[in-house]
Amino acid sequence: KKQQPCVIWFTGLSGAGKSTVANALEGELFRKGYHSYLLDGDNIRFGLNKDLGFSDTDRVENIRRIGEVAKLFADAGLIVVTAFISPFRADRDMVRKLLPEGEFFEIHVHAALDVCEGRDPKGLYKKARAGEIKNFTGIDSPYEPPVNPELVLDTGALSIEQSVDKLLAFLKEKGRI
Ligand code: GGZ
Repeated sequence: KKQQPCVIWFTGLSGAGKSTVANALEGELFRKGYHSYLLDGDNIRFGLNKDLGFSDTDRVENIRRIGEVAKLFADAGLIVVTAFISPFRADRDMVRKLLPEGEFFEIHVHAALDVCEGRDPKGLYKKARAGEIKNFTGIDSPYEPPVNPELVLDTGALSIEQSVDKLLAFLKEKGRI
């Protein structure tokens, strides 16, 4: 099966479910025989971007590099899935402009801050509240929600499977799969 290249750009707070949904989507695309690649903290922040932290300038550079890498993978014909907070609107818009028209899909993986904080899978919110982590998104660093995202996934209401189904239907509708 042949996919049409594109970048599925997840954005949202820590704990909103970006990595979980992105992994499930990538797995499902693979199972269906499409070629895709997932960019996330595990393969980017520990490799290419290991020199970057969480200051505003480092986050801007983080997203800029990820945008360029996503563009290369899309050039190679893949469906690229990215899972980063990407808190700044201007940076997401910059990546959109980097890509051919209609190949960038901004997906807001949405859960309210108190829901994310309640999940706190890595205990990071607790540390941020205690002042042990500085510049934590949603606590003492801003998150700018998308204005016109292609899709919003409310992970407080949807199961992982439901979110993946929505994404697959969306990709079909857009002629990418
Ligand atoms: C936000 C932080 C921070 C700070 C460490 N603020 O939930 P996680 O743990 O697994 O995912 C978060 C990840 C965010 O990295 P991104 O590359 O997605 O961020 S950005 O797009 O803003 O550049 C979180 C962990 O790193 N983490 N410190 N201060 N998240």
